[in-house]
Amino acid sequence: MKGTKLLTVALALMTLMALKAYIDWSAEQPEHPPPPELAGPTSPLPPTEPLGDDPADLLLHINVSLQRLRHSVPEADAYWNRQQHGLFRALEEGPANATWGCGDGQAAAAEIKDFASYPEQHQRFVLHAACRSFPLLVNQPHKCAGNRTFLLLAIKSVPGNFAARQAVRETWGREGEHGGRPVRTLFLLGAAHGQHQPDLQHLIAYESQAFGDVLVWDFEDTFFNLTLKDFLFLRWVLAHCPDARFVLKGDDDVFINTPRLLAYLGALDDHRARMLYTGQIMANASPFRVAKSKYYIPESFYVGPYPPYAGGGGYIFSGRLTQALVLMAQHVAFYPIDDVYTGLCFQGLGVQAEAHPEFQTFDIAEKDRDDPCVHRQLLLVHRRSPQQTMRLWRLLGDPQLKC
Ligand SMILES: *[C@@H]1O[C@H](CO)[C@@H](O)[C@H](O)[C@H]1NC(C)=O
Ligand SMILES: *[C@@H]1O[C@H](CO)[C@@H](O)[C@H](O)[C@H]1NC(C)=O
Ligand SMILES: *[C@@H]1O[C@H](CO)[C@@H](O)[C@H](O)[C@H]1NC(C)=O
Ligand SMILES: CC(=O)N[C@H]1CO[C@H](CO)[C@@H](O)[C@@H]1O
Repeated sequence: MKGTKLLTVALALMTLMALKAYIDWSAEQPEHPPPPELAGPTSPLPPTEPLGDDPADLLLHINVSLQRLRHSVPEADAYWNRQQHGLFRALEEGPANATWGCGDGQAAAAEIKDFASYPEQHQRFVLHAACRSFPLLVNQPHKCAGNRTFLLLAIKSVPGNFAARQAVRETWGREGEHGGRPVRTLFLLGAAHGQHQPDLQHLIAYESQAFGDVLVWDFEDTFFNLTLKDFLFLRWVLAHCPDARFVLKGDDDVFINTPRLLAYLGALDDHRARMLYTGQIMANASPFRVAKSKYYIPESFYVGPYPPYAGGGGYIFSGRLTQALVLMAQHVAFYPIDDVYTGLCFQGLGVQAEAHPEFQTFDIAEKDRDDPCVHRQLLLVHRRSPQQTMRLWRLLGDPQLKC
């Protein structure tokens, strides 16, 4: 037993060393040197801790990162807080301890005294939150073949949203080399069949053949499974698109001004391009306690503030942070609200959420919603119907457009 444990710790150390080597290596690969006149203002970012090659240093580094997170999670009696502090304590024994399996859902439920009063989706979350392995039913393993992906658009959709996906394909999500910058698009889906829904598997299989841009995992595609979807997607990026320069996670009902976005990303200086986590930032947020809210979190589940996080309607991060994110997620219990969870992981990594005023995930003034001139000055707005998206895109691309 002792020997096995030592071996696991050694393996974990080697993974961390590989990760560090990878980060250092990719840090030395500037791709598009930014034209100086376009470079945005550099915001102060915490300097990365100097890392030696000594494995003990590396262990300390992930430890330091998790200690930072540990201080921001209150030690309260709520279920998630207790579970997370258990994970922090487990880390003291070495990072290999965090393993996840589905087995103990009922035990988890038994730890919550008012579990019976939880809404159904909260109950299901607690029962299944430790399940992190689900097979891919539809994959696109060659999505990122060829030139290095500059921007990977990863769009959260659900099987039935065919029209929304088609509008994205025909407009801002069109794949290709845009000004020498390869853009690739993926739609992230859960299972297209299930007990309480029509069987859409054949339609999705057809869609995948026709467009080659859907990923389907075998889990129920519900709101509270979005953290799971995000986690599985990050692992997919590591396996199939590890050199993507930027990743945008967004909803299928956002409108993105892709040319403006590419210009913005292309103009970032190298340091910011490597440490990016930006969108509309929620600072000082805390859980909703109204039981009817989509975002309701019972007090017996979580107590404390939320970390600063980018609204899940659409945000961007540097692809090279993916591996560190997956490693961090290994030590952070799933949280029902996916963008809050992502914020927690970035907080643990010490990567600051950077506010960008041109991300409008709560939409803009009513009078401006159909105005292409307003959209020309924005990067992302939520939410637009497929028809609005088609119309806005056509107007934006019209050379006759006068603003
Ligand atoms: C991580 O930090 C905690 C608290 O400072 C400490 O007790 C523990 O030994 C550290 N673990 C490792 C592996 O360094
Ligand atoms: C790769 O990039 C080059 C230069 O931009 C371009 O000419 C070529 O068509 C691209 N290849 C593919 C497969 O997109
Ligand atoms: C997430 O998906 C799993 C697997 O399909 C399912 O058992 C679970 O109930 C889902 N969780 C929620 C909260 O919907
Ligand atoms: C998070 C985790 O898996 N923690 C475990 C670490 O190992 C101890 C002892 O084997 C368990 O009791 C913890 O549950």
